[in-house]
Amino acid sequence: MAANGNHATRATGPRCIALVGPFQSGKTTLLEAILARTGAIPRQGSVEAGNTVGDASKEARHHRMSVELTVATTTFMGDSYTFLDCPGSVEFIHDMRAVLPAIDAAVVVCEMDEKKVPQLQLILRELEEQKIPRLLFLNKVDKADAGVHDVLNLLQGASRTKLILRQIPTFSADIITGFVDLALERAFVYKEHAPSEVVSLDGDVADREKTARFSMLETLADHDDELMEQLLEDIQPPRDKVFDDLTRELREGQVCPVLMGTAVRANGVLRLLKALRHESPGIAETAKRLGVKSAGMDAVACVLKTQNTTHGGKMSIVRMLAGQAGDGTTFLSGDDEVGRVAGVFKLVGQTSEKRGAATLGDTVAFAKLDKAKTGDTLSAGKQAHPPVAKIEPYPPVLAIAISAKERKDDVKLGQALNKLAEEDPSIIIMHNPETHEVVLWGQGEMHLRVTTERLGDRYGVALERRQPSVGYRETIRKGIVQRGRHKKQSGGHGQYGDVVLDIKPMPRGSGFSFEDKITGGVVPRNYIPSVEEGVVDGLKHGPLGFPVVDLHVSLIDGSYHTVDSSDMAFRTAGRIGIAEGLPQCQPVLLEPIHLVEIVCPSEATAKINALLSGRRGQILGFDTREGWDGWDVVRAKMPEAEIGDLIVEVRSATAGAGTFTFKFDHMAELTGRTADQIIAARRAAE
Ligand SMILES: Nc1nc2c(ncn2[C@@H]2O[C@H](COP(=O)(O)OP(=O)(O)OP(=O)(O)O)[C@@H](O)[C@H]2O)c(=O)[nH]1
Ligand SMILES: [Mg+2]
Repeated sequence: MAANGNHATRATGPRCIALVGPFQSGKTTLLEAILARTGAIPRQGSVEAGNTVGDASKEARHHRMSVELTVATTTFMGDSYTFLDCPGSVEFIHDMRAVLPAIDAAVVVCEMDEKKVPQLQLILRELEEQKIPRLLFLNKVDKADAGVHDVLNLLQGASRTKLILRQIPTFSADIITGFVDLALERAFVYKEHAPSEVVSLDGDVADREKTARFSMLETLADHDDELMEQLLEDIQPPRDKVFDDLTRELREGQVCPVLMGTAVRANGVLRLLKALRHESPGIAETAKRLGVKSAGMDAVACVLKTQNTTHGGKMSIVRMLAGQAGDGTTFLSGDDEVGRVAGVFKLVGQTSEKRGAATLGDTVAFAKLDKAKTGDTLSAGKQAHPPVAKIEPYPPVLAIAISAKERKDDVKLGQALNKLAEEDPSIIIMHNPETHEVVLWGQGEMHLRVTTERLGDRYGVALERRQPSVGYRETIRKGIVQRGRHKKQSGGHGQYGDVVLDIKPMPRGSGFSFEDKITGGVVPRNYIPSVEEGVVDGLKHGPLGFPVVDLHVSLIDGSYHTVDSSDMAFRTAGRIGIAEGLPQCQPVLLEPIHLVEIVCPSEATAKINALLSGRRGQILGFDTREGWDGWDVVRAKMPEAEIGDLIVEVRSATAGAGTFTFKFDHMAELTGRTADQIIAARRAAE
């Protein structure tokens, strides 16, 4: 490619390129093809055979999908390239989002599949917002059954940036057998697992090429007046100028080129690599985009992902944004020292190879940075570099309660969970003090399943899994005055406490309050806190089996014994008063209601509405989603119990693209059959 081989603007230094795109579009297969094509591996494996460099973990092989990031460094035409194969499933999207800031460009692997357009839109949006240069690789053209222009229209719906077709397919009996590169103006035929062969560009293909090239140039001319004039005057722009424009407009995010191929056969891979080589920006532009200050700084690196290896050691996958770092370099993150590098490694999937110091632009793994976390900006030297990017995970949408099958594993479970949460910040671990449950929150069923599998596979903790408890409460609808009396005369020292409680319902949300209305010292002052403690104890477990809220209790009367009364006796009396009084106060179940906001592609809105109504949801309204063409937001109030596995159905109604957030709104009375079932289940559990 002599025409652009000596191109002045070609970026220098090691590149870092992410392979992203909708679920199952062929990213891991494309990585495999790239590694085979560049000689990093002797032959191309396949996802079906379970022998790819990516997805090498037990969990990924088992589920035949990417469940974590794979990093592989290779060399192409003398330059170092690190490819980051990101999972496509929305449940593992944090692994993708966390690497984006530090990459030079993204290859968005997609398919001609209408159902995957909303997911493609989500990913492109993320890239658009972070201003990451991106090109589309239309994969699986071996299965193509649509005209390319239809495809372009389909994909354009997902991109706010103008797509430009860089290549057009050529056919032989309705099967795509090659392509024409519109910038080079050269025709190729695919060869299986070998570079495509150049063929002459003539006949009907030449005509199609002219039309397609003109439309590519027209789009480029939107941002180049000189080119516009040349087109208007029918002057053929020089090839170098076309490449210049392609490069500049890609880097500035004005266009998004579309290339095509078949990853399983490594077709179109070489052209993709060449486009990356010549057109994608390098570390200089990336550091600039991130506002990295290299003046006076030693080394600056961004942690793409933290991993705890099976051998127990910690590896931090980083991109070097300034300076260089090697064995012995001590890093800071903010004001904290995160550790000292003990080994620099080049990664090709799960294979790591020790190497020398990492320099500007390199993507490597540092061993033993004990406190480094995914997303950290690390700096060597005295002065910490401000964080270059911090990608907050999406709020979790699904939870399970877990416990170690054997008590002896409790501590091990806790430590393992902390390690997993450190690797994957989209997991949240919560302890429910009321039920003593460990609740694991994540991004969906598969995410939670893989997380619990890792607990077993990697840390050897056998688990029990349950549905997490719903935060039911109960309250009373009627007041009562109740005596609570505790009297025991057993030989020597007896026990005596006697109280009269005035129990009254209170408005929703008021919680619990206690009032001392004793006059004349019928209950001595020093015992009153014990009475309150007894009452509080009694409220932990109401007549329906749940904590009691929204009531006011006054201590209005009582009696004591000079010898037998004690704190303990009054505490017991308080508890008895509550236990005997509440059942007469018309107890009623309260369930938590949340405000739920669902976002979904508009064509799914009707389905979502039906889904919410079917789950006792009260729909408050729906609207178009601001700034999102073709998307809606539905707002509803919904019982917590119904939100439990809501995400599973939302995803299935929206081809994986819909999601929701929720926050507690209020507690509502629940009566009738549903309430009876909940109360009966509670009794059975006890
Ligand atoms: N026909 C055809 N199938 C392909 C091609 N590329 C990948 N596949 C198949 O598509 C399926 C998914 O491939 P992967 O490479 O795992 O896709 P992925 O995008 O990495 O999937 P996730 O990471 O789980 O999102 C596999 O069955 C591949 O064999 C292709 O070019 N043509
Ligand atoms: Mg994959």
